Amino acid sequence: MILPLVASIAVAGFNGRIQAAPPQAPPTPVIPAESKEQKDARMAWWRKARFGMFIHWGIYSVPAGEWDGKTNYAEWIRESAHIPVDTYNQFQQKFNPVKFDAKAWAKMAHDAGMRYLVITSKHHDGFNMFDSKYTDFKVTNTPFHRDPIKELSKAVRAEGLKFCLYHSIMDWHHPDYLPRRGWEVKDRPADGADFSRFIQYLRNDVQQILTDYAPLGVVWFDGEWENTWKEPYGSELYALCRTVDPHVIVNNRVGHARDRQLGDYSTPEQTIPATGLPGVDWETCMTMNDNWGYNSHDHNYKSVKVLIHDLVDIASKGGNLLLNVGPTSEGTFPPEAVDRLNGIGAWMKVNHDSIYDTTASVFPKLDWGRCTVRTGSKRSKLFLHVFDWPVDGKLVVPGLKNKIRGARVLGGPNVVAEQTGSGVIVTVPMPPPNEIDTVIEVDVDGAPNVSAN
Ligand code: JFZ
Repeated sequence: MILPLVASIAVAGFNGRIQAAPPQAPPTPVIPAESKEQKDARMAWWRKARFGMFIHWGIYSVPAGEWDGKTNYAEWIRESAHIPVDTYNQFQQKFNPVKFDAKAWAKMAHDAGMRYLVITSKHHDGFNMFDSKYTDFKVTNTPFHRDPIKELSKAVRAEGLKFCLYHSIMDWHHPDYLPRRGWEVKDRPADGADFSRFIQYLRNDVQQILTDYAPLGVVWFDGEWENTWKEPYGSELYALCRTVDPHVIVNNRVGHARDRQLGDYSTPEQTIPATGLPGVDWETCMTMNDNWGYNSHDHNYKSVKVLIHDLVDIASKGGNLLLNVGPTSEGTFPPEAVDRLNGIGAWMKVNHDSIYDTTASVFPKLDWGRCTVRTGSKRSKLFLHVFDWPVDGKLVVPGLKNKIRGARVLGGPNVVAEQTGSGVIVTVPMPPPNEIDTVIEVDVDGAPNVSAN
């Protein structure tokens, strides 16, 4: 346990009276040594999970994307709309999400098939959505008074999901954070700002979320790209996390410029790497519409079909999907988000075995869909995700050489899979059981064996 800087050690003075020694700077945390096996054990739950919920929630949900007649803002509204900090801080006293129901949120994540949930404890605006000991700019100092992060942590764990927190390094509120926003320097000069004092505030806040809201599955850092955040700050912050909780996973946005050498996995944003990131743990984070934070005018939601295809595409490339919801200032999920979660959940209820605890496809490319795999010591399962159903009822699986043990439609009938020597032909029912993605599980002997030609 590393004591926050404010802690000090009282020692007996020469005359025997107790005197407070000056605050001792805590030792610089060192990244704990870890073998490959130990890291594999730490990452195991995350690699099996494949699917999580991202939540961007803060006082920016009060303006809901609208300012000065424009309606295209969201969580960046203070920066993008050039709102002076004192004006922005007024949203704190307007934040009262009376409809917030942690159990309902956790159930929606669970029923959608998500296995972890990452919510913003602090975004770039600097507002703490938890009961921080180190600032008054926090949710318990609003008309709401409650700590939604604490309530959600309990509800999420009760649903069997891992509870995780997003924490921004960049901070547009703390007086010691540098640089100031360019447009506000004149009215909010940096005189007296001490970045090292900000770093200690950040470390104290991070230590608190790892302690008072333990156990966290992941600390999802962000806002690491500005030139003030340079090494060794990232390494020390990573080391702090792993020292306070050796089991915690930390993403790659802890080090300046998302150095993949720092942090435990890569975080492509709003994009799916064409061939995945071989040999690297990675997670695509993605919005359902066009914004992370709530925008009351943004109804441009992806369809359930597109979202399921994205999930499957990502899993077929060996990655995780972190799918975002931006709740309203009342504490509710937008109705379109609820609809999409329900649609994904209905598909996952039948097909979750083709997502959880699977690895990347063994085929270079499949014209009709995707493949996910679970390799066993003696037998393996190939999950064939058929987006485009064969009109003649014959699904051709090119190059698969394994002896076939059996095949079935997930949630449906057994089917015949014939080994032709140059591949496998599966005779499938007509019409497809699921128009979006019908999954055929093919059980084979040994590890998957696919020839290039
Ligand atoms: C960051 C945040 O700024 C955003 O609000 C959201 O939280 C997202 C998940 O993460 O988005 C970024 C950050 C950096 C870049 C682009 C988007 N960048 O450096 O291009």
